Amino acid sequence: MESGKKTHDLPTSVQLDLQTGVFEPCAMHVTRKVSDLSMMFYDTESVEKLVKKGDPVVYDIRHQNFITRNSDMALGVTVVQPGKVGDEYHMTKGHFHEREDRPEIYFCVQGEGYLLMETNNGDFKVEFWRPGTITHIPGNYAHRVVNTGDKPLYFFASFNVSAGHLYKPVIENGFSKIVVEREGETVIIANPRRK
Ligand code: PAN
Ligand code: ZN
Repeated sequence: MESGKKTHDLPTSVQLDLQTGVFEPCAMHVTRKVSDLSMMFYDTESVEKLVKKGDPVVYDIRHQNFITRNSDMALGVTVVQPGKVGDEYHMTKGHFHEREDRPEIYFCVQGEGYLLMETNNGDFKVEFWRPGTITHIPGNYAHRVVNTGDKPLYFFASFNVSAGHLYKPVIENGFSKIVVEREGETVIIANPRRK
């Protein structure tokens, strides 16, 4: 997720629109649609149907790096749209950091859902998220955000660019649990892809 080689040795600000989660100036904006997460949702038939029906947006990410001569802080704001693929709620891809000594702070600004976290030894943790929930994610936990509400969920992230993003283990195995709607209830169940 490299962006912006320019150094920021002097203090720098961006301005966040608290309603929408859009901030400016912003060096990098990426939109992820259902097709970009085709390896993530367990119900591959529903993925195919949705992609044919217009490939809806699942989330937008805006990143800004603040590279100085001796530091590499970054901020990211992610807006996850409400919706489901089959019965599985919209979510971020999720990733490990390449470096275990690079943790991250996530701050839920709007919406509600869950933050799923898991180590490569299978230690699984989940936090219920509502506006104002701030979570410290240790550097060895993969992290994924799930929007279970009927409005956009957006969160602020602060991390070091040198953390690196490792998607492969999540693409191959998923998280051990997924968040779905069953009989009108939101439930966290074992990931059927792992059986
Ligand atoms: C976040 C994420 C962002 C998008 O900034 O990169 O929410 O999620 P995925 O990267 O899993 O698609 C972060 O955790 N940075 O380290
Ligand atoms: Zn991260």
